[in-house]
Amino acid sequence: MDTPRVTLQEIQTQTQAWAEAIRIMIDHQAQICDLDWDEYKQVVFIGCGSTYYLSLSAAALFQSTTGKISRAFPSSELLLNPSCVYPGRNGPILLVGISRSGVTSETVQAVQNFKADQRGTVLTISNYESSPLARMGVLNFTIPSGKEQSVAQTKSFASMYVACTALSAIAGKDNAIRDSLTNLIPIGEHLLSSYGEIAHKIGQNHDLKHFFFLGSGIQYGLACEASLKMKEMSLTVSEPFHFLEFRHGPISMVDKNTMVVGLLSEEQRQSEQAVLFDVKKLGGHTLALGERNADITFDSGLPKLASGVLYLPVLQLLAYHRAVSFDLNPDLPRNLTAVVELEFPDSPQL
Ligand code: F1P
Repeated sequence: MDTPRVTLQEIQTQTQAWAEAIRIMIDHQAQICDLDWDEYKQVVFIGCGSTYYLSLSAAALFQSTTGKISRAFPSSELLLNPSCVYPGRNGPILLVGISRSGVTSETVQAVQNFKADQRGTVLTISNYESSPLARMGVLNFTIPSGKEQSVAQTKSFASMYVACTALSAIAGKDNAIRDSLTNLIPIGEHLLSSYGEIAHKIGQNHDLKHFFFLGSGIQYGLACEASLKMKEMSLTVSEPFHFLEFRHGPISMVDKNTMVVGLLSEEQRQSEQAVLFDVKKLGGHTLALGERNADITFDSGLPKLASGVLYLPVLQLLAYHRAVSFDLNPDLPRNLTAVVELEFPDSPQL
């Protein structure tokens, strides 16, 4: 029997935080639409760790729904290598700072510098309403029910991801996506109740020594996050790749002790599934997630840009069960604190 941990409870109750995220974003619809969208030359999403991976998916989503150039960076890159982020002074940028805690110093400092340099407009997304970051934007979206006791992000990440999905739908004036979001809640609950056993079984399989998570497009950031969960909670060697990149080197690693998890899309399913077939031919194990015809099926009928969060719950459970099966405490990953706070002298020494 697994020892119940707070992480498990947070994973299992996450759909309440998804619902709150949807409500909060819809409540702010008018203010979001009032932003001067034509003015921004590009949109930049930033965060650290999980929230950087969230930024990767959010930027892909935002660009797909709005057509605006959207990029993602780790917050520290805005401090250490601003010239790689900002392409000269060619117009205002919309910066979206994402952080569960709203305290992470790299993110807070990057937003501070952005404002001091008058580079454009700031929006923030976090789970703590009285945090420093949650006061720094022209609009600050906080989702309090995404707060967590665990160090590793699960429901917080999912809540902020849903907020980014709603932001993209509203900014892109895509009412089909916006109106479909509440349907995510029962589907998420169904995934948690139907596929916990598979996650448990794979999590307990100690013959699996290393994990890969494959995702392309919007799914790439989610694959990175799933891989990070595996590392943080279960101290397993785990890497994310874009699907077709896997054949360009990483496939050399495949053997009978390898698990390759595929976050399949509907549009590119054939090319993506072909990579999983190659893995199987080499004796590796695979687990496919997708809308239909997969080991974990969503059967959501939702627009593809709305359904990204559905990849998360079962993969979070997988990391949780693997941690517990190794007698590790998933609530308190080794060497990790919930927030990284650094001192910044004149020039950052990170
Ligand atoms: C970012 C973060 C987490 C990570 C760890 C350290 O925090 O890197 O992703 O799991 O807890 O901090 P935040 O800025 O999103 O609060």
